[in-house]
Amino acid sequence: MKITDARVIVTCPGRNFVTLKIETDEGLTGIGDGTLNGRELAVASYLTDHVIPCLIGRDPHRIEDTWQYLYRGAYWRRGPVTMSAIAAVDTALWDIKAKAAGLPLYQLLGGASRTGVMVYGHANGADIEAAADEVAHYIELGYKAIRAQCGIPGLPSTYGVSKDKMFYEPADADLPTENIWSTSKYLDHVPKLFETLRDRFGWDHHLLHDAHHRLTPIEAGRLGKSLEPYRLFWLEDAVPTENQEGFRIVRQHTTQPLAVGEIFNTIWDAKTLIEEQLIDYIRATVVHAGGITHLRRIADFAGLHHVRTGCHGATDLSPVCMGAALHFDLWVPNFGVQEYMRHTEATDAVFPHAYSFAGGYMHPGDTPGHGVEIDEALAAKYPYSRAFLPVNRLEDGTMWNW
Ligand code: CS2
Ligand code: MG
Repeated sequence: MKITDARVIVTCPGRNFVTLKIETDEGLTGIGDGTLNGRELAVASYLTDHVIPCLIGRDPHRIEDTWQYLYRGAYWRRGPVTMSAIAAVDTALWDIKAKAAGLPLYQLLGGASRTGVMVYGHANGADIEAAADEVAHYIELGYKAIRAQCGIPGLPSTYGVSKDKMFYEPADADLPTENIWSTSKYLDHVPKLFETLRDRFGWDHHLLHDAHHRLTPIEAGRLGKSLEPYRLFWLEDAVPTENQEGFRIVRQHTTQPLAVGEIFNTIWDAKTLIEEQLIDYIRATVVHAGGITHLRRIADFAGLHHVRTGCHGATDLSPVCMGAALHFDLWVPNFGVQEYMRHTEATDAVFPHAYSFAGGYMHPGDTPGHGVEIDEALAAKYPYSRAFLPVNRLEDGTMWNW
């Protein structure tokens, strides 16, 4: 089989998505997600200008060789743009291989390790009561695991709190909006949210929280300790992870399970965190960590060190990534949880898919391939619309982490 053509489809059904479509001489096609929120056109260009010319004529079955070719051959290796582009190719090739075999992708990975994939949804509100009401809504929808975020008194906005309840799209403006942050106000308030949630809903649901890269290690140790009485499933992105060793300080102060990795793009970003067991869940996922081929390596390395998977699944990762991730989740032995921040109806119409949700679990479906397609005619009706992620400043104007 030979790759005869490939093209990048950029569409914006409410938010921008980058999809790579690969065609073969046997009529099989495969698609991969290359969406990088706020940097979509960088990946689109990397694919169109620097990857696709090298794909034409290659055997699509040679997934590993293609991955190594695009990684080692990049010279300027690693990074979110390069690895999202490689992920798009890798995912499309796995889609083709599974279609050629007439099997759902998870069967090629080793078959199902579980009957369903536990997912978590995003409950958020402007204050604790509003967030608690949203948790009640997600419990009614059947979720077993729910992330909770709320506004912080004294701050005009904060991460994870959206106007539109079921969908959270942080890339909200043509140029970056400026958010204001106060760690002290945040640290004082968050424990009250989870005290309220446990008082109101008891202990039958997993609760999660995302600190979104905003704390120092000792602040994360303080927050982790203050949340221990409420038994969170995980505290996510407590500290920026360039200095992986910083998590040693967090570990010294709290038994709070920790999750990081949605912004990781190779195993090297997590090597120390995993081998020193400084974290409990690795959040890397298909679209930003080099595709199925590399994500399997990360998961296997994590499995040697008691670390489980917790793949990122925000609305800014397309249904193509969600579909491929669910096949990965169904197979991976050291599975933890899958994030499932639902897409809008317009997005789901552009990306028809086989995956489904029921009773707090998802299943990728048994369609050959990863089970997600793109309606190109419909996609063409939604042209790209520039949107930046916000930036974040402390109350004195100091640039901080968004
Ligand atoms: C968040 C994301 O889902 C999460 O855990 O960290 O919403 C993240 O902010 C976005 O994916 C950034 O584009
Ligand atoms: Mg996060």
